[in-house]
Amino acid sequence: MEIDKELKEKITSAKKVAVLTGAGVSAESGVPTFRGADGLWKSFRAEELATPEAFRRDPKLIWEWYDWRRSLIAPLSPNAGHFAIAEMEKRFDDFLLITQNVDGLHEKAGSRKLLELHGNIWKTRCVDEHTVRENRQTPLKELPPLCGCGAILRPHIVWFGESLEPAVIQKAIKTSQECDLFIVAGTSALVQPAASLAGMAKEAGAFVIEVNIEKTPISSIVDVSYRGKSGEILPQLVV
Ligand code: BV8
Repeated sequence: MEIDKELKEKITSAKKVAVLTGAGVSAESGVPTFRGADGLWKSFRAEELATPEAFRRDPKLIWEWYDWRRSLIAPLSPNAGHFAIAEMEKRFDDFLLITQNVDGLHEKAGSRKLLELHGNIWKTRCVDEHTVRENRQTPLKELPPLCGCGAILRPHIVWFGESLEPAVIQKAIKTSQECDLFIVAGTSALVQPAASLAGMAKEAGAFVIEVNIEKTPISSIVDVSYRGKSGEILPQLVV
């Protein structure tokens, strides 16, 4: 894929850069996507497991699913796409990475200016005290894990039907509307409100680049939609 001179100019002249990622950016590291052919554990659809109702009904089953995902993700490494985004953070003074991913691979690749829209699979939250703690134990010794106060812990993750943290989504929207370059990679652009960020950036005048192996609902509204693997294309956008 050739990055033409005009696009290089667009990228190097950008003053405020935002990047939005989805599960596709972690696919080349071996993390299963949600809606891809590999799917996720058992025949359940993620939308049926990742809900507060499912957790209330059967916290042990939901923790089995997360414990399995944590054990799968723990040994995996970031790929060239993650490292390219971490490099972009160094190139632009005004930069923010907004991710839907909960796997922690962006941080492992060195990204620090990072907004996790949907939480983090390596954090737990007490259902009573709401205290958030890091927990990297794989496998977990007890399912569901318990807080010192005796209440059960839940994954510190935003489930379907739950609102994102207001401060987090407000910062993501503000950044999308103020940036002049918006790169969206590896997302099916189906899950709201993340799926609206690229359109907000475009409407506010940003130059929007999409990177995906398939066409998505936002492919028709972006300025350039590259069809290919994020691990191969994102490094070429670090000019
Ligand atoms: C909320 C945590 C207010 C779980 C996740 C408005 C309209 C319609 C629906 C709604 C709406 N507002 C709210 C909703 C409901 C819902 C929603 O959007 N449902 C969808 C399914 C229609 N949204 C919510 O509930 C959100 N809350 O809005 O609160 C509210 C409250 C109550 C009632 C209404 C509103 C909360 C959403 C957060 C859900 N939690 N994850 C967990 O991870 O365990 S979302 C989940 O999907 C993951 O976080 C994931 O990141 C996210 C998005 O998926 P993708 O990242 O895009 O991954 P996917 O597999 O889909 O696609 C991968 C892509 O990569 C593909 O395009 C593929 O082609 C590409 N790819 C693959 N390999 C590569 C690649 N690309 C490049 N290179 C490769 N190598």
